[in-house]
Amino acid sequence: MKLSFRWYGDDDPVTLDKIKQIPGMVGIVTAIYDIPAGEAWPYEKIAALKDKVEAAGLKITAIESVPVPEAIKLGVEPRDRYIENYKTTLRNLGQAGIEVVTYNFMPVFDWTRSELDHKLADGSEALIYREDEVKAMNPLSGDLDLPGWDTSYTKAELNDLMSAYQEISPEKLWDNLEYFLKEIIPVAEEENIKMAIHPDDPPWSIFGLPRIIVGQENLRRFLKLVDSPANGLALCSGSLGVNPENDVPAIIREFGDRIHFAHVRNIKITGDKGFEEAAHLSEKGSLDMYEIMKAYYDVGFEGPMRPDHGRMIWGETGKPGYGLYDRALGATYLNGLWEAIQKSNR
Ligand code: DNO
Repeated sequence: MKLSFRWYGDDDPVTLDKIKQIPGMVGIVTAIYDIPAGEAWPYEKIAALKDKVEAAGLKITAIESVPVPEAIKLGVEPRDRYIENYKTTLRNLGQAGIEVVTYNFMPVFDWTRSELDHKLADGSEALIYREDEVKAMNPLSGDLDLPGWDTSYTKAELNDLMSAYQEISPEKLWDNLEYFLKEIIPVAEEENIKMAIHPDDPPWSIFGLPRIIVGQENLRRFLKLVDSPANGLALCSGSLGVNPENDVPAIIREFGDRIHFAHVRNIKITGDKGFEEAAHLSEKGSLDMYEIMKAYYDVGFEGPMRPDHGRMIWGETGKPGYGLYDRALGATYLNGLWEAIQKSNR
């Protein structure tokens, strides 16, 4: 595996030189943040980003994400123009030598939590999710501040978007996903890019919106939509793992070489559709991180792997889930597990 870290670009207080000091760190996972979803990424901007990362002694191991605009998910105009732009972006990324591209197919909202700074017993702060609290939230009231929230929507736009999705059943969303994949996967193949869909987080419907990338059976269906090695997964243990029916090590073993990117983090299930983001250490949450890492080892995983969200510890402030300290501890823990598994398999 290639140990990697997410970096949010020049505005990220967690700078490349800090990331470089984490033992064993080789990769950066990043994106171009100032181009609206749907528009093509110019080659020059990609090349400049790549140069910056390489000048810090690191390498871009995955792009996370090239966002899929809502018109593609809804299957409405200007879907085809956006798909052409997406293909241009993939061609430009391919030309720059990028090997893995992440995206998701969650309607309107990316990852969603009910609280971003919940105090845990040890004094650290974590992101948590409680279904009753999310149910009580009104996305249209405009006063929510969630990490996956696209604040660029006006209230009226959000209203229109939410009502457009009233027409979109889960089956319709599958159709729109298939349409998109059939267009872009051949381009990814030509460019030697592995596309990696991120599972829905949490893996169930929120605010009445359909969500389909939620568990083992649906992942199987997804991979068959276009049965190509270029059509793969960004397997996120923390997203899938909050549903106790999702056996993460079994999922890794089943999809093996179709997993192109690994997000490895722990969560603690606190009730039905309720969870806290825990420290990476197995005993702090509900997932067995050793079994997860062992499954990656056994399937011969060689792609980028990143510690995922961290708690806020030692007084750090910053982007919820994306501070330096706890993610660095997570990286070190993953390294430790990996070394032990490697050595015990000699
Ligand atoms: C959250 C992330 C997601 C992910 C996107 C991929 O921390 O894992 O926001 O980047 O869903 O498109």
